Amino acid sequence: MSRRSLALAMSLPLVAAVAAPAAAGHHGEAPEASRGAVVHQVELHALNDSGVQGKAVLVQRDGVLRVHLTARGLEPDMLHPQHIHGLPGSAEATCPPASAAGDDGVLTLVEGLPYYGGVLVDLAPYTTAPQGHINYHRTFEVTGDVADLTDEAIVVHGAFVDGQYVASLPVACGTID
Ligand SMILES: [Cu+2]
Repeated sequence: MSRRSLALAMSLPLVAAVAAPAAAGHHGEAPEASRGAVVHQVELHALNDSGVQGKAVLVQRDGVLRVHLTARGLEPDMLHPQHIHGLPGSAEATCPPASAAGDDGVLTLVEGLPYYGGVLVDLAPYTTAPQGHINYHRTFEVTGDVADLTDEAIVVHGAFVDGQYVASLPVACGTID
């Protein structure tokens, strides 16, 4: 992908910079760690007729968020930005309907913003989806709006449009219950 499209993907409006990589967990605390955890199962469905399908499991406890995201059907060997998006406050983020794409039928990042909102958690580092697959594990420290994930959504990006790779293009989305 070009530097330019990467820069575009990186310039998504940040609603709140609340995520930071968490320190590795201490050994010997595994039984404790599962106590009181909130688990969210998220189904990721295709946007822009991408054919991308996936799921994410989010495990949250004491301000630590573990993310396991798997997806298939992505453009192989291209960078796929992925984020937890959300609307301000407790407004419910949703996945945009096809009608949000407008006349050209291409749902851009911006056209989806009224539905899923801005980036709340940057699920970096992004993968290049070898064979079109993502298998992503990461742990984050989260505070603020993201402490309650039930009004947020996960969005995965990146696909070709008319022969040009658009890293910001939404290709899969799932709401977090
Ligand atoms: Cu995003």
